[in-house]
Amino acid sequence: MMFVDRMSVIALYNKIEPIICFSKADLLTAEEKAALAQIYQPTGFSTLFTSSVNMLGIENLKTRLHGKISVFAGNSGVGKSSLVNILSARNYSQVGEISAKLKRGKHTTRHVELFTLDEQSFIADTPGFSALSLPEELKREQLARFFPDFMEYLDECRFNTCLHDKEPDCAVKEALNESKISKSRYENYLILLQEVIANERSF
Ligand SMILES: Nc1nc2c(ncn2[C@@H]2O[C@H](COP(=O)(O)OP(=O)(O)OP(=O)(O)O)[C@@H](O)[C@H]2O)c(=O)[nH]1
Ligand SMILES: [Zn+2]
Repeated sequence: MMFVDRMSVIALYNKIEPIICFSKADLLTAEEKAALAQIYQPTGFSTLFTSSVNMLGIENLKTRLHGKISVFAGNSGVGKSSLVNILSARNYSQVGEISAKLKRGKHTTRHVELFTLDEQSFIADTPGFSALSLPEELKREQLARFFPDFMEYLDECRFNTCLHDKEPDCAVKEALNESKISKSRYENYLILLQEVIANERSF
């Protein structure tokens, strides 16, 4: 879920509301869905499961996108174009070409297209990407603020400069130990923290 955890930081930093859409849900068991939902439950992010094959969750997604301009972000091949195609009821010819192009290691979607969902709702399909960098201005002590599931613990750490890594009496780590924060969220936070620190050094 590294893509989601990175992307939600970038979205929140830019004051964009993240909605987590687990696509291809027809391939997931009920247990797998429950496990995914559980990881993100403490974040308060909206999560939904969709399938372009059996149409699960499509109406729900439509409702979530109504009255907004939305951007679909996700790794190449997760099914963004298929969703946009269904939602906008337009022919999106690139979808059919995906497998052949993937074999050659190329991305299918190379430019951003804006689709009309209804008169008040628009969706953009972004180019397929795997690496997206965090905002350059983001400082190490700010990162945790873009993890809403950490938020209520941040003021309770012993040190107000706590990075929630190796520091003693860290309320975030206590919350992790009590399973109030998901392990995968915390682990990805630490990875992103190292990235922020490395970025700071390069300026
Ligand atoms: N099982 C299943 N397969 C799907 C679903 N949606 C899309 N696919 C398949 O997944 C592949 C990729 O779908 P796309 O919609 O092109 O994915 P994308 O995210 O737009 O890919 P890029 O354009 O490379 O960014 C295609 O072979 C689709 O047929 C789904 O809901 N369930
Ligand atoms: Zn801490």
